[in-house]
This record gives sequence, C-alpha cells and structure tokens, in this order.
Amino acid sequence: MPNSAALTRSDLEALWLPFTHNRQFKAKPRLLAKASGMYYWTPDGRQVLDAVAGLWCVNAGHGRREITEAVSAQLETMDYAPPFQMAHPQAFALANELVGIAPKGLDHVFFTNSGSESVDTALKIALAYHRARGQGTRTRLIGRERGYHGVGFGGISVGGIAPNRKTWSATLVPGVDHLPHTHDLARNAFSRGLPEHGAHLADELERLVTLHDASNIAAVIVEPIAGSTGVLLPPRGYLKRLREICDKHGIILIFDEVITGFGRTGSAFAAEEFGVKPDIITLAKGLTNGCIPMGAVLVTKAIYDAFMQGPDGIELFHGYTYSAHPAACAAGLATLGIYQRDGLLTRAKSLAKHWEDAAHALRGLPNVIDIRTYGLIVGVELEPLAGKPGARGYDVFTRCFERGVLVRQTADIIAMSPPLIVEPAQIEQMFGTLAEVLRSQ
Ligand code: PXG
Repeated sequence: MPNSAALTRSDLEALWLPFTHNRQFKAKPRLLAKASGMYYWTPDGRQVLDAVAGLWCVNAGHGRREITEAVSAQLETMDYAPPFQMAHPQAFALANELVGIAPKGLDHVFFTNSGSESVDTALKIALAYHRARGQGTRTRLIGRERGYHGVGFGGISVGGIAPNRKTWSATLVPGVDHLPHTHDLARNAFSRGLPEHGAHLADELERLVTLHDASNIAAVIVEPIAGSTGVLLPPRGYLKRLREICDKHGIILIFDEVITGFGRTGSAFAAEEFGVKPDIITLAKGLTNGCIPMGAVLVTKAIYDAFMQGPDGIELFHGYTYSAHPAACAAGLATLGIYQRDGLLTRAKSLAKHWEDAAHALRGLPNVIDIRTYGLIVGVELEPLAGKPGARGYDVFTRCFERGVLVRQTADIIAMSPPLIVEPAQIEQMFGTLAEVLRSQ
C-alpha cells in the first residue's frame, strides 16, 4: 500500500482538488488508500468507518466483487461503443432494470455521467418538451434557495447555494426564479420524522405563476430531501402541494434524486417514499455504487412521446460521448442486482428508528442546535463559532476522521448517511464518535 509519508509536498502540487481548501489540505493532507465493506483505510493502515457512503454513493458498501467482475468482463468483451446512432445491449438492459424499480409511469431513461449532467439534461428536456408541444414560451425555470443541483451552468442557476453562484453571477442562465428554502429552526428544530411547519412555502410557486404567467414557466426542480446544503427535510404536505400547483399550471416537476435515489430514504426513490410523482427524476451516485461515473434521467411516457411525435429526424440534440458507457452499464446492472437481491432499497426502513434514536441521543450536547433524520440520513446542525461560519463544522469533521469515522461537513452541519449495509454496532460507533468529539469541543 502506498504510504502518505512517501508523498512529498511537491507531489501534492499538480492536483487541484475540487470543493477543497487546497492550501489548507496540502499542508495536512487526508488520504484514503483502500476500501472494503463499511470501511476505508488510510495509506498508513488506519481503519476509518465510512459514515457517508463515500459521498452519498456507495450504497451497497465498498469493494463489491460482483460489480468489479462485471465491469472487468465488460471491458474485456467490449471497452467502448459509440452511443450516437449506435447502441449496445447492456444499455437497454440497464434502462429496463431502472424502469423496473422506478416509480410507475417514469418509464424512459436518458444516460449521463454525473449528477450535474443529469440536472442539465433534465432542464434541457423540460424546455424542449414544451417547445415540441408548441408551448415554446415556457422557458422559465424555478429552483429553490439552498438547493444543490451540481455545478453545470444550468445546475448552479437553479441551485441556491450562494458560494456556488457568486463568482459566476453575471453568466447564470437567465429567466430563473427560486422558491424559498424550507429550513425553519425556530419552529421545526429537533422534529422527528418530517417537520410539521412549512407546507405553505410551496404556495410561493403560485406567486411566481401570478408574476410571470404559467405560459412562461417550464419547470420546477427540487431535491425531495436537500442533501448537500445540510439535510433539509420536506415539511409535511409540501411536496404534494408543489405537485398540485405544477399540475394546475402545466409545469414540469423535476425531483433531483441524486442523493435520495437508491434506498437512502427507505424506498427505492423518495418520490415513492413521499407518495409524490414527479415528471422527471435525475439520478447518479448510487446507480453504479460509486464505482464508475454514471447518471440517468427518468422521464414519463408523456414527455418521451411528445418527442417521438415530432418531425422525422433526431428528436433531441443532446448526449455525451460516454452516455451509457459499457463499463458503467455493467456496473449499474451488477449494482441494481445487489440492491434487489440483498433488499438494500428498503433496508433503511428497518434501521430508521434505531438511526433516529441514536441521532437524537446527541441532543443536549454542546452547540447542537438541531438534529434531523430520515431513513438512513442525518443532519446535525451546530451553533457556528462567532464570526467564523464553518469553522466548528470543519473542526468536528477532522476530529471525527482522526478518531476513525468519515462524516460529511457542510458549513456547521454534519451529515451522515452510510452504506445501506450498515449494522447497528456501526451506527453506535458513528454517533458515539460524533458525541465524543462534540463533548470535547
Ligand atoms: N444533484 C444533487 C441533489 C446532488 O447531491 C448533484 C446533483 C451533482 O452530482 P455530481 O455527480 O455532478 O457531483 C449532487 C451531488 C455534499 C456533496 O456536500 C454532495 C454532492 C456533491 C458534492 C458534495 O454532500 N452531490
């Protein structure tokens, strides 16, 4: 195993790390060198419990042999196939498997290579759909404050994370509005299950319809549970209300399920868990268990058919060199096979109560101002250090890592959502370590 000590400061220089304070990191790097099941190992052999499934993607745990073997067999049989005007059987097989577990009615699949690409693809499909039906004035897109939809220009435009938008403010996609976020610590802190207050915030969509007229609005995109911004749960009734308003005005509803997809909530998809069917679902991450980059966009038959009834010729001028890459399809098929065989798409349900109780046991520890859980997801919000937003969160994150647990930090919120194979003893270790770190602040 390579030793981190073998890496000199100058070895670290060439790489520009994403979403990372590079200078701070390179002064004291954190490296991972090996993974299996629920664990990582650092280059010097220290075991680290993975409390965040890599980055919300390794849903079946690390190092699943079936996936490795499927990918390697596929690469030996056929390494690459062009996806434009050509295809390969595994692409159809994966599309069919995906439709098989998707909410009923979402029965066509467009493949991408990441969540960001899925989001931009979904937005483009929504715009093109209205145009295909002779409603080309429907061009406005509506996102939500604190939403994270990846880092493409479409995604940061509908997204609502200020630092991700600030630098590119003048070049964001025009004609975008934002619904208010639903985070309400004053009324919903320490809720169990979905928060009670906030369904009325969906009515802000009516206000935007009044302002712009429905004939100008193409789509609304939201994460059913906002992950990246620090685990914001939808208030009870909120998503249903959004659906009703979209239906009333002919607006496409997009659920970005890049994080909530593939079992994290206790159902295969949050759409199913919350009983609200969107017109489009964006996916990535868990689709291949994080092994090979891949994303997908699920659309309804009505949307697909609108394109197929158009003039003869290419229906959608959009796609990627690596759409439905054979290795990714092999990984996806093997991954969905494991999810289904091992019951992982619903396993979070059986652990959710235990998870929730373990999380709420942190209540009362220093600086904990909210705890929110759903399925196998938790957000623990901490009181920011005066004048230093994010500093406390970063400190907790690094100290958990030093004590052998990998968590995710967003400003002063600690998020955890482990591989869905997690065992109760590992849940104890995750919350136990976090508790120790919080106590010793
Ligand atoms: N949509 C959602 C809802 C996501 O969570 C993306 C789109 C973009 O996916 P790609 O594959 O392009 O990164 C994501 C990604 C975090 C964190 O802080 C979450 C993501 C990415 C990076 C960090 O928890 N989610």
